Amino acid sequence: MKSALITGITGQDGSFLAEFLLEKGYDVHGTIRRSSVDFRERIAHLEGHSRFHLHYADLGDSMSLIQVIGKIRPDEIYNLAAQSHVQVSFDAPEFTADVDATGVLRILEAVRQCGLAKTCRIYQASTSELYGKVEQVPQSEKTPFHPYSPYAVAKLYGYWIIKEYREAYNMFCCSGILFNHESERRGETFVTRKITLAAARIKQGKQDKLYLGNLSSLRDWGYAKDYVECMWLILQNEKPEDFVIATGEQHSVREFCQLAFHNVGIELEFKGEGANEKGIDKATGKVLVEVSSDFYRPTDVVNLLGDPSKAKRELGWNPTKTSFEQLVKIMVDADMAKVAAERESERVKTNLAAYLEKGIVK
Ligand code: NAP
Ligand code: G4F
Repeated sequence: MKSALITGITGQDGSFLAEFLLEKGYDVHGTIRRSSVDFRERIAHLEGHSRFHLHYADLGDSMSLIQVIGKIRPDEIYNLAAQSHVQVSFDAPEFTADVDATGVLRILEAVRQCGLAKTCRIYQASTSELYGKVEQVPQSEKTPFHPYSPYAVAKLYGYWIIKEYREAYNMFCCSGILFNHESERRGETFVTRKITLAAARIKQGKQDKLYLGNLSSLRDWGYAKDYVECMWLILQNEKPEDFVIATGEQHSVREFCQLAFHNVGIELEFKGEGANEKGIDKATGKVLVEVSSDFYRPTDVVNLLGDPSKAKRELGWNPTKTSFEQLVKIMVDADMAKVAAERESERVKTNLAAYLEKGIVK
């Protein structure tokens, strides 16, 4: 039985990858961090599985990494842990660098110090943010990097240190340069999930308006569940190499918004420009989407489109298993159900409070 260690197992990708590897028969280990509240929602359904194990470790703490890696001696490590929010990296640049850059070095050194350099394969979660202020469209493995945020600069170090250890120590370590991938498990402050959740809340009368930043930003959005398969394929490849993982299709934030609202039965029309642009409900004339400069970034990456030819050709991966339209529908349907469940639980609580007040329930 192969064993895998996933850092960042509580995140969107970590949770899908854990499910994928358990299905493949792996012994799956994941690192978690101590938190005063329970953030294990995405992996709660896996706890109790006989081949699923959790360990405390932090990418900022070499000792914890050496301890976990030395104990498990994994065949494969998937380093997904990161401060992954680009806008937050402008507010917490030093923390982002420590985790997203030096954290990768800590993993590589822990593997070496535990004597696993020859046996353990390492996947590094690199990103299309490396292309940043893009110098070519579409972007492939050959496109020059131009990182454009503290997050991207930190991830660029991660990319290069992986390449360095591959060449210097002959280690099997690779980067997946993944373009944006989303899902019903996406963090609620990333733009796609923020939109699908707002569409569901607005439809069900729980929110009046959605405030967004740059509506014209273009992204190549795929489905996270499809992308974790590629992480695994990269480590099963004969040679350690880096791969671009993307759909090869591009849409704007505005288009994502229109499609998400369409899925809840609201047709949005955008009028105006820049900070004055508004998304208006065609049926009622009500303004449902407005621009807020709070969500502008000091520097923004605005034109990401990946060329997944190498992954298709060499890994046999299908980049369009889930279409853009299907992805938006999956996310909207999940959020409609989530909001409906929250409303139902609020209704039960309100009824109970009323019964208690009237003395009906004692
Ligand atoms: P995510 O949902 O934000 O998950 C990040 C994970 O990293 C969480 O489990 C988090 O743990 C953990 N983490 C954060 N700081 C840590 C630290 N100091 N020590 C240990 N663990 C830490 O991110 P994701 O969307 O799944 O992305 C996974 C990886 O792919 C990230 O490295 C991200 O930068 C990269 N990436 C993502 C995309 C995308 O579109 N999703 C595209 C390209 C690359 P807590 O739950 O405790 O916070
Ligand atoms: O959803 P986002 O925050 O994702 P971003 O910045 O592309 O980063 C994500 O994808 C990267 C891969 O390219 C990962 F490496 C990274 O870890 C993360 O998963 O923003 C997408 C675009 C940006 O241009 C942003 O300016 O949407 C624009 N946007 C417009 N309004 C907004 C908003 N982004 C957010 N988060 N919130 C808004 O209200």
